[in-house]
Amino acid sequence: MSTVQPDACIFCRIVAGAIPATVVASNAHALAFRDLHPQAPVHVLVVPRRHVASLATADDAAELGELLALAAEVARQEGIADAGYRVVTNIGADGGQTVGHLHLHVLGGRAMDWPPG
Ligand code: DGP
Repeated sequence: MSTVQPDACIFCRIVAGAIPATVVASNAHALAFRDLHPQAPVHVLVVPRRHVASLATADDAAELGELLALAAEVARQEGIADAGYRVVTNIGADGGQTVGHLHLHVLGGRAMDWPPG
């Protein structure tokens, strides 16, 4: 699943610059911006520039590597790398995914609970 969906997908529209977001980092394959409804003092989303529905349909290992690398870069930039942080991706209904464009949540700035709800 890699078709660009600039009109239908909210994260494609953010990547295209069609709707605003607070971008904190980027690379050739991915964009990182602050979550609209932060669940921690630091809550950044890392998304591929092209449309990929979720990890379940991701088909490009290099692109996935770029997403993870950018997540780690965001953590360093936000000053949470030493204390620790969480990177999570929700997949489908049971996973709690509400936006159908693959994204990594980078969460930090407080201690995380386990197991998640
Ligand atoms: P998930 O539930 O894993 O699909 O996470 C989707 C996240 O996306 C959720 O934490 C809220 C965030 N979000 C939804 N719409 C927008 C938006 O328009 N802008 C930004 N920055 N974040 C959004």
